[in-house]
Amino acid sequence: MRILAVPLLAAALGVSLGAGCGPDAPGPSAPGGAVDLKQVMAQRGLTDADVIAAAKTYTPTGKHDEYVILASGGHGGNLVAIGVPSMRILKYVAVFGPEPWQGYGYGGLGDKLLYEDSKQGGKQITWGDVHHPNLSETNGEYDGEFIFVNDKANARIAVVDLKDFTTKQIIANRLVMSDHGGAFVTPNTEYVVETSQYPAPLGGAYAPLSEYKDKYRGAATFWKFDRSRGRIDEAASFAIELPPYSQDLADAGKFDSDGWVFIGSWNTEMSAGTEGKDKPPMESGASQNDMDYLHIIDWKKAEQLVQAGKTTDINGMRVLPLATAAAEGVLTFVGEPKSPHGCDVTPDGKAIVVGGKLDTHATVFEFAKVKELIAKKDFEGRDAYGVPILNFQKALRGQQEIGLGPLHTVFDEKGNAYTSVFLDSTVVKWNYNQIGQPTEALPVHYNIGHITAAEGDSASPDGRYVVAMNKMAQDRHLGVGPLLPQNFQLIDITGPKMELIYDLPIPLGEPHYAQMIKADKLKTIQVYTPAGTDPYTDEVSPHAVAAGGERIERNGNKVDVYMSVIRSHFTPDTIEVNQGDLVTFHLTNLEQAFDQTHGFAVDMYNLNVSLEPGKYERVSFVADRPGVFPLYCTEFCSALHLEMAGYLLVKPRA
Ligand code: K7E
Ligand code: CUA
Repeated sequence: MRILAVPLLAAALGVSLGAGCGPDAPGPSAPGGAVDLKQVMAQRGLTDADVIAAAKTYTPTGKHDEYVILASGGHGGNLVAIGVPSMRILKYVAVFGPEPWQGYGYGGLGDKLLYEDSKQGGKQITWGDVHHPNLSETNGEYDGEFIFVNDKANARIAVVDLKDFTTKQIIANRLVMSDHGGAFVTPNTEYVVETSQYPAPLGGAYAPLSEYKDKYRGAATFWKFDRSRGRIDEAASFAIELPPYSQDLADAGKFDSDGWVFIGSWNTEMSAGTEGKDKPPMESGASQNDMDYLHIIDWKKAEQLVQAGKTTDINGMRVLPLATAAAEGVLTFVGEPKSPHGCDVTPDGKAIVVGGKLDTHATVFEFAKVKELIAKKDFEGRDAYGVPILNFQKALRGQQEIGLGPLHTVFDEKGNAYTSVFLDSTVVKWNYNQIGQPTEALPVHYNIGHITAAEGDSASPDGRYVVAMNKMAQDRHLGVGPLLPQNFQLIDITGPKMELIYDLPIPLGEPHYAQMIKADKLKTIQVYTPAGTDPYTDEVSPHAVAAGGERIERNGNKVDVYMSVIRSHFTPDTIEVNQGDLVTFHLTNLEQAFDQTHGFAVDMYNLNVSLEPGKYERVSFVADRPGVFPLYCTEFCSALHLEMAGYLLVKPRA
């Protein structure tokens, strides 16, 4: 029922049509007159279908969305929270790069994560390439507590706490030089899985490309998540050494396939590009074989072998050697066709769907068959590293004809799969229990990469909505120069046919993946309680102050300023130090009122933190530049916000 007669539509929308609104009636020229839907439609050139789409997404002021998308910000290094169905952007969450509004990277507590914990090989890295945010799960369901993100460029994983939408931990992987198959979680978030992408000698060693087959490796790292602390426990984590096949997307099994992880790969040719010689470039070198290998990992068995001490130590990480993994049944392969991409376990855990960048099918493996073949050691052969290989046909449920370049697949509650098709620029709907049935293709704009569905990776997807995450926007939005935003398109999947209802330009890096969670599962806090809470320890900081406890302590050239912050003053507001002093501001926002955020900036010193109600922050710096530096509150917090200011006076050395 796409086209409604206007009066009927107006009635359906509860809008009264004014008199004299025939098809040729002129549009209203002055706003604020009687609402006349038909005139507005004529004036704006909207069809009935447009108005229905608008009504499906429009969310009046004060009304909240039903779902929240948490999307990767790509090489923006952050995370984007978006309400659905309105597609309003709620927040950018700083993860791998500095972000001034959140006071992340400008002298505050978050600097430790950003500038110290996330160093790789001693190098400070202040950007990341976020690909696959994954929500924490309990029994295969999103629980709304945490989200994990990977940094493809620098092999790091971050933990974002969804109670305050703040990055709480960054872990640098000391084994691999890039990652891609991350961050995927097992059904009870026992582990956060991170697999490497471009092979390199493990641990950051040097080896020439001529030693690629012998020395270059991939790895799957299983980061142990300690839910009670809300942090990854590095010491309890382990990795599995993998052949140098450019591991790709991954997913964890659930139900029948719980205890298993599946990882795609795309370079069994082991192409390292031209190698500066006359070898083919990687794009063709890595596209010679008809099949690459889906990696099938029994992580519970791997866990036992790790506990039995069958590991070697590389940079402090316990690594299960490839030969052991191959011999002990931890690692098994099955062929996957034509430059595989995407690796998605169905909600019932019974099948694994993979795409192929140069294929026209979605390939569906039957986990029961995979498991039986492995149990019977029914192998077709072994690869050069001794890893057993299953027969493709024997492991297959079937192959669904999809279109050119199927990538990623998400699911609804009715057994439908929705596959993103890059080359065709479509979303294709099909049924993973009825392979071979007719499909439905919806054009999207353009070159869709990932796709996300409401609760779509959980054990019980909601249906309702799918979002196409398109790599290219081209003509969809106003021009902003040659660098265009990406284009997210919201699709209503409740009806018999998919319906495109909203376009959202995403103006930052290239978002790869996203997950969509029911909004009421997110239990965010409004204030940090009690006042003085350090968001990184969830405890009141020993350096927080209550009203009356403010003071300045001097110890040689160390100056500690214990400052309270409340509408509309800093106490103390005048701080006099000597050039060269090591100054620490301990800032306590004493407010417990919702949305009473202050900021604290010291001019000319590159210092800026955010002080949400009840938060403790700490800013340390060397007062190396003499002079007079205003300090002020950066959030318009009250009528006398401009007056919320003071001075840092740095006396020159005699
Ligand atoms: Cu962009 Cu998941 Cu990194 Cu496919 S990957 S699109
Ligand atoms: Cu506090 Cu403005």
